[in-house]
Amino acid sequence: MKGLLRRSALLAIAVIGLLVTAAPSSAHPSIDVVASNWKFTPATITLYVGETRELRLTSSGGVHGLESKELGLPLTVISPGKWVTVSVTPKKVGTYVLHCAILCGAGHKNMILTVKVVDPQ
Ligand SMILES: [Cu+2]
Repeated sequence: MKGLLRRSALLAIAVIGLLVTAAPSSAHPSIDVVASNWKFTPATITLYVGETRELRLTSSGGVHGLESKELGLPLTVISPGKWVTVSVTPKKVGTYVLHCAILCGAGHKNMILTVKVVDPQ
């Protein structure tokens, strides 16, 4: 009985510890996307309907851009070595194909970020 109580107490402490450490990161972490010649990394990101997310964008080479009227994403210039943050709150489920918004050279037309918008569970 004593052992069981002690185990329960330890378990409770472990659970509380998990809750405390999980709390700050479980809210909506930002998503980092790195542009380069000529791709976005990652090439696909997933967002949830009605959930605001911050996209942190930077470039490791070349000036690029993102824009999506459907996602409410304003034209955002992505410059090498700088981080720019934009908030996006998708309103509709779907797969959005975002082309690089700034003419950036030979591979420009193949430079695509796919945004999958899904229902939150
Ligand atoms: Cu580009």
